[in-house]
Amino acid sequence: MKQNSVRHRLKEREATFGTWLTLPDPVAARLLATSGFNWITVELEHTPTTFETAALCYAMIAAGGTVPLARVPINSTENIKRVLDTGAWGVIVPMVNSRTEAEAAVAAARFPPLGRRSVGGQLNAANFDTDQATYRRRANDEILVVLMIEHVEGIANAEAIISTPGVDAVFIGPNDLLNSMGKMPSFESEEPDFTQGIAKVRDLCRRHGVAAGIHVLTPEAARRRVAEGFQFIALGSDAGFMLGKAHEITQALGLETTSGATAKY
Ligand code: 3PY
Ligand code: MG
Repeated sequence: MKQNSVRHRLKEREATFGTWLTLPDPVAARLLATSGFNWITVELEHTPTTFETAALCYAMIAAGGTVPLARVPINSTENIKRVLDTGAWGVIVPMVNSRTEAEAAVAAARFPPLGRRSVGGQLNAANFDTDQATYRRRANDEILVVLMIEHVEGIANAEAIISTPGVDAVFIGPNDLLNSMGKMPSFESEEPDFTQGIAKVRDLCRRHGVAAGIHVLTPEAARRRVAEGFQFIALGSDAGFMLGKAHEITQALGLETTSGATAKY
């Protein structure tokens, strides 16, 4: 069975870098998997991507030698079960605000005795190049469980969430966190509640042996977050890279941008 290098590197306290696949396209997944990122997250929360398309993307990413992760639309047993059973090597669960929600996410992602994940599916074992029995035996050691703190409520309950057994990493969503503070969404802010909230999560993660993560837009921001102690760093997205470069070119040519889409993320 293949090993989940990202989970193992996080346990060794190393930093890992990934990006977001927002285009519902296995071809984009295969191409992005050649770019050198340690992991790629198939985004099901804010995109048209279906479970079926996502399954093709996990296969393409794994075939490209990169770790395929999935961000589910919402914290539910059904979502977590289906992305893992169709071949994701880990799950990113958005908007976890309490210990109860954290425990529910872990229970859905871990087989007994650590959780209540049910057995089934073929693509899960296939993507790890193994058989069902080996997958069932080893999955709890290879599947990466990442919970998102991205709301003031999650910041208030950070210790209860981070200390939940079975959690590998806690990932901050800066846009939703600012949104929950009544501020404009952004990847960076000097807002004291925001910077203190981020520092609180990072410090608690360190204390509880959990990797801290955050989404950024630039390599400079990624390096700064690593220097601060973050290990699970997401950089932009496929659509952001594409639009960013396209806008750079059209602007250099003096062309007018007609698209309403931003190059951000
Ligand atoms: C956010 O910034 O809210 C995110 O979810 C980033 O992934
Ligand atoms: Mg978010």
